[in-house]
Amino acid sequence: MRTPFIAGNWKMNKTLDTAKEFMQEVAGQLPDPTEVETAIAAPYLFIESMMEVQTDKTLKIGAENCYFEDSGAYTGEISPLMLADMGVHYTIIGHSERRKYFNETDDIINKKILAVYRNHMVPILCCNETMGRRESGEKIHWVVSQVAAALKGVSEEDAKSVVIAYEPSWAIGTGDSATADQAEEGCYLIRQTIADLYSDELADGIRVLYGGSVTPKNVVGLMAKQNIDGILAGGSSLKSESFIQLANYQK
Ligand code: G2H
Repeated sequence: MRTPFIAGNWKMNKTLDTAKEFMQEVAGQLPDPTEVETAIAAPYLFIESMMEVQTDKTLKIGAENCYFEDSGAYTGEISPLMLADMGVHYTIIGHSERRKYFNETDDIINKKILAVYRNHMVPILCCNETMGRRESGEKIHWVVSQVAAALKGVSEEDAKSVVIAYEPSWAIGTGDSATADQAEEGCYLIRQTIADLYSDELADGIRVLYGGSVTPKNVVGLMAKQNIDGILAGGSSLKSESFIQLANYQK
């Protein structure tokens, strides 16, 4: 039984005041975490304050990225050790914007995944697919190779907790979501990859999310699919009203 997971990715948005306001607005409005788990991946600077103003622990506050070393002369970076020390549980790794604008390779993403587990946190690993690759039929190889490369050297024990998000590049921030069938196809492929890398049992237990222009309108159709266990929402997670609607998609 996989607990549905509705996660937000704020990217480089909001101010400290609006981040804290969001926490106040969602208080008491989100589902019981045993029924639907919720999380927001926030800019590093806001994480501590968001945790401080939180009146209950329903919403998990996570990070959008981290470096792969625990400490050292890496000016401007934030380490997984620092995040774990602040009580962070989830961090997104390998978002397509990191791959595209910050040249993150499969090798860097693999190092980050290993660093997250070394610090007893859980990665939300993102893998993407471009329209060109989809149309050329290359998508299968692409998604499989991203997942396999990211999880290289990850033990079975650690892999049990991994959350993987399927995010087609052409659906990110465009308002043009994948259809529920396209999203299901991508999420199924990811689960099969995990079965091949580990086991059917492990693949059955992990959560696979869909991300890319999810809104309160299309969330229900997406969540009805067998292999879609949750959502990674960007734009729709910024306003408390729409995030609350996403989280309560069952109502
Ligand atoms: C995809 C998604 C969040 P949006 O990046 O991860 O963003 O929902 O705005 O397409």
